Amino acid sequence: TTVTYLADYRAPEFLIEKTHLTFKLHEGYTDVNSQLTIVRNPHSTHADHLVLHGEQLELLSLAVDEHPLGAGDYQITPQNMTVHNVPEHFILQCKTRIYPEKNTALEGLYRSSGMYCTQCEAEGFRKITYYLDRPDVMSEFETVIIAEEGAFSTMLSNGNCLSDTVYAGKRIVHWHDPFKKPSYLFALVAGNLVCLEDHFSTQSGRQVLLQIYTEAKDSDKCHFAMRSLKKAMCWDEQTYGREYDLDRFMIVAVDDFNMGAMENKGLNIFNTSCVLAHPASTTDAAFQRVERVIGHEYFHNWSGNRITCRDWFQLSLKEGLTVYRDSEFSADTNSRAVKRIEDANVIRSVQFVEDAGPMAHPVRPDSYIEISNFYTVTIYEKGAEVVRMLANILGPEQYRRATDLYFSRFDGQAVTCDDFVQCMEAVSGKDLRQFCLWYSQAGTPQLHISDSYDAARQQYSLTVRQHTPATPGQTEKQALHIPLKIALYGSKGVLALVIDGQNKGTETVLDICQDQQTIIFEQVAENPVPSLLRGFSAPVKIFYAYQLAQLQQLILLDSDGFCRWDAMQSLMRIVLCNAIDGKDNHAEQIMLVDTLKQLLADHASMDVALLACMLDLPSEQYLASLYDKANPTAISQARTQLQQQLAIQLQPELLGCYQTLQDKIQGLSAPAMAARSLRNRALAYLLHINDARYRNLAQLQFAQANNMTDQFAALRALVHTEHAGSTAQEALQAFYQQWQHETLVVNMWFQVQVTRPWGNVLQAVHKLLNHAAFDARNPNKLRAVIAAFTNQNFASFHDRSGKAYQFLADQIADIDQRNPQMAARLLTPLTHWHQFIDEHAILMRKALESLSQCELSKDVYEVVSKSLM
Ligand code: DPP
Ligand code: ZN
Repeated sequence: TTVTYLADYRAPEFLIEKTHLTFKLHEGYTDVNSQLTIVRNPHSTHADHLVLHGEQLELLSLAVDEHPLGAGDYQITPQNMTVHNVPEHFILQCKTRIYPEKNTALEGLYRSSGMYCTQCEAEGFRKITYYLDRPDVMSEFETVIIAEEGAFSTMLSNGNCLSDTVYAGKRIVHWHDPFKKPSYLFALVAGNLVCLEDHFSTQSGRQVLLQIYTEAKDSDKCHFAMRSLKKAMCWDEQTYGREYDLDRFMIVAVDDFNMGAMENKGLNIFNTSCVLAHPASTTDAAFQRVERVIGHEYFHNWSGNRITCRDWFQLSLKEGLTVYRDSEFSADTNSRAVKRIEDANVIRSVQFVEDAGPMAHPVRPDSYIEISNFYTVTIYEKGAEVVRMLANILGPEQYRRATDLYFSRFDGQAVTCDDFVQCMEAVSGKDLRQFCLWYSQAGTPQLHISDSYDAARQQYSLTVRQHTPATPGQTEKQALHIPLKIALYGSKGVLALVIDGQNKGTETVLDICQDQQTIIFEQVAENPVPSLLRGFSAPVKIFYAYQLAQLQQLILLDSDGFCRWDAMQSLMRIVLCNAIDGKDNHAEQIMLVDTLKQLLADHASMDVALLACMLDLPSEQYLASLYDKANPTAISQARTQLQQQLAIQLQPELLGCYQTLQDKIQGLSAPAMAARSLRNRALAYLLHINDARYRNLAQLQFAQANNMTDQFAALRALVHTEHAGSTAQEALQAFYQQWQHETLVVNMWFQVQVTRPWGNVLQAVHKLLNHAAFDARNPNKLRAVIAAFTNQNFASFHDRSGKAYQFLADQIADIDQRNPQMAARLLTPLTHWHQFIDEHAILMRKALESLSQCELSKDVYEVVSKSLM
C-alpha cells in the first residue's frame, strides 16, 4: 500500500484547460469519450510524460491531436495511464467503457434504483475516464449525454443546458459549466424523475431557477427542502455577501448514497435521507437535518467550489468552513443555545474519542492511505470549531472583512488552510502563528483549572494549565492558543470583571497561550463561581473541581445556555461515575433530583428546547472516555439505573410536563418542536417505570399522533422498555404496516429495534438482516441496522461474549467486497478498543485481527492496520 504525504505535494505538471465529455448510456455499459485540452503547467518542471489517473476503465482508443496512439506510446497500470512524449499544448482524445450497473462501491458513475448518478469526491472521477483527478486541476467542462429516445425523462449535468435534441432515435442533451472546477465536482444524472420548481431572485436582481428532482413517489416531500434552499440563499447573501452565480440550481435525491450529500457545481446530489421531508413521515430532527444539509451543500458553492482545496490534506479548508457556516445558519433559524449544545455534544462524544484513538489526526493531516477515510469529525466538526475560534478572535466585523478578502483574493483557485488564515491575519493585524497549531497538532487539549480567593485583597485568581496528550506519530505537543470565554457569578448574579485595572464587562475571553498562566480578577467582593468555556469557546476538555452547590447555581442561573447544560452534564456525570466506581452517592443524587425538580416545575418560564437537552444523561461513549480503561457493562448499568431512579423520583413533574405541553405541539414552528422534544423526553423517562398507566399514555400517543415525531417517540418508548411486551410488538407491526412503502421510515423502524437497550438484540439484528425490506447494498439500510446497532447500542455491542464485535468484523469483511467506503466507516466502533478494560479490549482486537486476515480494500486496510498498531 502507498502512503500519500502532504510534504510530497507538487504542483501538477500539466493543466487541463477544457474538458469535453460525451456519455453514451447503454443498457449494461456506458461509453465515455473525453476530449481534453491539455497544456504544460508553466510553473512546473518539465516532464515529457503525461501521467493520468484511471481505475477500472476499459480503454477503447486514445489519440493525441487526432493521431491514434499505439501500444508503445502509452502504458497502463491499475491506477494510471502514462502517455509518452507529449507536446506543450495538445488535445487528448480518449474512449473508455465503464459498467455503472456493476458499480457497487457507489463511487464514479453508478445506478441507483434505475437512475444513473455520480459521486466523484474525492477520487471517483478516475473511475469514469482517464484524467488529472486532483483538486488543483480546474477545468471548464462541457458534457453531452446520449441515450435511447424515451429512456429517461431527465438527463442532467453541471451548469447550463445548451441544447436538448432528438436525432436518429437518440436523445442528446448538451451541458456547459462556465466556471472552472476540479473533477471531484463533476456530476451526471439520468433517470425518470419529477421536479419541483421555484425561483430565487438574487441581491443583484438575477433570477435563478431552482429545481429539486425525485422519483415520482416522493414528489410531495420536496417543499421543505425548497424553502430551506431559499432561506440558505438569502442567509448567505446577508451574512457573507455571497450570491449564487449560475442561472440554475439543481438538487437530485438518490436512494443509494455513501454520504449525506454532495455539492457538485450547480447539480447537488443528495441522499434521500437529507432532502425528503413531510410532516407525516419525517421527525423534527430529520427536518432540521434537511435544512442543515441543504444549507451546507449550497454554501459550498463559494466555500469549496469557487474556491477549492489545493490537495486533499486541505479538506478542512472547505469542510470546516462550510460546517461552521451551516451551523451558524441553523443557529440563526432555530435555537442558538441548543445548536451549540448539539455541536459540543458531537465534539465531546465523538471527536474527542477519535482524537484519543488510533485514527487521531490533525485538522490538516500529514498523510493518508485512503483519503475517503478522512471525511471525519476531526476534519468537519473540529475544523468548524477552529473557524469559529478564528471568527471569535477577530470579532464579527473583522471576520466578515477577512472572509470577503478570502473570497475575492482566491476566487477560481485551489488553495490551502494557510491561505485562509493569512486573510484573517491581513485584516486583523493579529499574529496567528501559534493559533495555526490547531491545524497541524492532533489531540484534545486539556485545561486544568484551579482558583483561589483573597478576601483581604478582593482578588480572585484562576490558574490554567494546558496539556495535550500524545497521539500516534505526534508525541511532543506545543501549547495552543485557546480562547477561554468566562464569567464569574456571585450570590446576587453575574459579577463585573476587572483585569489589570481594565473593565471587561461581565464576560471576557482569556487568551490561554502558555503551558500555565494565572489571571487575576480585581475588585471581587465575594468568592465567585466561575462559568467556564462559555458558548463552548474552544474544543477542549475542562477540569475544574466544582462543588455540588456551585453546579446547581450555574444550572439554575447561568445566562449561557451551553454552560447551564454543561453544568447539568457535570452533575449527572458525578452521580454516574460515583455509581460506576461503587462510591456513596447520596448527597449527589439528592442534589440532582432537587435541581431537575426545580427546572421541570418551572418549565413554563424556561427555554423549553434547552430544558429538553438538559434532561439527557451523558452518553455511554462520553462516560467511557472519562476512564483510562472503561468497564462498558458498569457504565450501561449505572446509566439505566439512574434513568429509572430519576423517573421514579420525578414522576409528578414529568407527568405534569407531559400533560401541560400537550396543547402546544402543532406544526413545525420552533416552539412546537421544542414542546415535542421536552414532552417526548418526559414520556421516555416515564416508561422506565413499570406502570401500565404510562404504557397506555405511549400507546395512546402512538395511535393518535398526527406527526412522525410524536408517533415515533411513542413507538420508541414502548419498544425500549422491557415491560411493554405484546403492546410494543403490536405497535411495531402497526408501524411497519402503515409505513412499509416509505423507505426512510422503514429505516427508522429498523433503527428503533436494534437500539433497544434490553434483551438479546444481536439475535434481533440477525433477523432484521434477513427481512425482506433489508438491502445490504443500500448504505442507508446498513446505517439503520449495523451502524445503529454498533454505535447506538452500547450495552449490546459491548456484550461480554464479544459476539457483537465478531459480528461487526464479519459484516465488514462482506461489505468490503462491494463498498469499501461504507465498510471502513462502519468499522469505527471497533477502533475504540483501547478505551476498555482488557476483558473487552482483547475481544475487540481479536475481531480486528480476524479482519486483518482477509483480503481487504485499502480503505479497510488503513483503519484495521492503524487500529492494531
Ligand atoms: N458531500 C460531502 C459534504 O458536503 C463532501 N463534500 O460534506
Ligand atoms: Zn461539505
